[in-house]
Amino acid sequence: MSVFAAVDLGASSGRVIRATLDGGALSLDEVHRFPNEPVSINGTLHWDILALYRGVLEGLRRAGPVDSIGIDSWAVDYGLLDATGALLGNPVHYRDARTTGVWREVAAAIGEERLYGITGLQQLNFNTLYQLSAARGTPVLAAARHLLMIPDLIAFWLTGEIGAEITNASTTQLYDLRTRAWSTELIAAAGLDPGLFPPLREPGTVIGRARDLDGQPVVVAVGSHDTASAVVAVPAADAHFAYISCGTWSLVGVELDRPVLTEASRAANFTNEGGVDGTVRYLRNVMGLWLLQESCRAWGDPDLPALLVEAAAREPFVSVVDPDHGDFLAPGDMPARIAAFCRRTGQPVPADRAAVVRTVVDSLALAHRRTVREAAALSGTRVDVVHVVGGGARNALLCQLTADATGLPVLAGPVEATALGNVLVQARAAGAAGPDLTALRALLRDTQRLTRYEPSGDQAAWDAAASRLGRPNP
Ligand code: ADP
Ligand code: LRH
Repeated sequence: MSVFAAVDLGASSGRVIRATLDGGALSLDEVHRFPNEPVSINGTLHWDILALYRGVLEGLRRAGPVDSIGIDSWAVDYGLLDATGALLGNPVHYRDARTTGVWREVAAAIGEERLYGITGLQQLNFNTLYQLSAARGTPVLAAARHLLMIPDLIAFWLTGEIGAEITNASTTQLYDLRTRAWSTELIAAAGLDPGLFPPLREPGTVIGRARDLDGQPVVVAVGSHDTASAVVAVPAADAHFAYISCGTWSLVGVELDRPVLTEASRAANFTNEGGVDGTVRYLRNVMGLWLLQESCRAWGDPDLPALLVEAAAREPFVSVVDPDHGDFLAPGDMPARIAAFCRRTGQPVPADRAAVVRTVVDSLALAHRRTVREAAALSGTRVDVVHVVGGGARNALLCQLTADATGLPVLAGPVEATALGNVLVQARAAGAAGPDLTALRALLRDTQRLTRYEPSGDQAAWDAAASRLGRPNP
């Protein structure tokens, strides 16, 4: 029997999961979950990185003896270390407003086509490149000697080893996906010190020993970008699938062998992020359940499943919003912003909480439809089924409406796909699973409970709702 610990830091919570693999039997036990609550200091939004690290240590202690540990988190954010290895300030949250407007300036100076040709990345105003550009000239950046992405920072604190795992490095917009190396060209063009960027490591390699934990278990690099780990754990039976990694964000796309770097792809703002085993995660970010999370926060966190049941009984498409609108990115009063969007676009303002929830879920289903169809068309992929993984797989209304909107069956689950992908890469490194993604996914299909949603409803009504949004929704 092998035992692994997955540290999975999501934007809404962190968790440590203990997984046991015994022959073909894989079971998960969530030993610790802790809130991830950002802190605003003098107008700058930070991650509370030490609270997260405390949660990680507590979880690893509760997990007890393990064969290895893997760490993943959200992408793009980083900590800066000085020459002695001390952390220079709290990592800034990607939702902080300091990058507003920066991307246009920087992308124009470097050249949007050039950026896309090298990195294949979508333009998000919080890409690491733009965060570092916003920080240019600050004393902290001047003192920095190492840049560590969040999972690499946690691994450094556990092991003392410095490095950059490639799936997460691929989200920085400073990584060359053609050579699978840091882009010295872009680092120079952005006026950054190339010495900041540590040696790259592949998923499956040993980082070092966790010195302060009993037994000093090894820390193994996994797909440290949470979405990379989630895609490993998409329980697909063949190549004809799309996935939605559905949590705070909906990451909607397909898995490819090679990137799509066409002008049409760039114009549609699709990204080519690095996946485990050299795969490409060809996808686009949809703002996701963030809209629901922030609404619930504004309402004092009412019971979500009850609210979803109420919303399911409401009339569909009364009002729809574009979830990717920039107004929805920052933390704040989400129901008020949704109301303002509806007012601006001449739609009824949702009258109560269930109506807001229905608007959000209808709108996300529409965004899922648009993005699945674009991903398939731009990459030439045949899609027969949509896999929904992550916390959103528990949202039956969203899963059913995604099936209805796309006209495709939805297979929902696993909910803890990210932790499972993290564990499977560790298990393979230990020789306990594998050898390839097909085999890892077969193990999931044999061991995880999935729910199937068949498409139903009226496609013409979805077409009509799609046409009400100001952007193309094929
Ligand atoms: P992240 O990794 O980004 O923190 P998760 O994958 O944990 O996100 O998903 C969190 C989301 O899952 C929540 O925002 C919520 O919308 C959804 N969710 C969690 N539990 C339930 C539930 N019981 N019913 C419906 N949705 C749920
Ligand atoms: C999801 C995620 C996503 C990134 C965003 C910053 O947690 O990693 O893939 O775009 O966070």
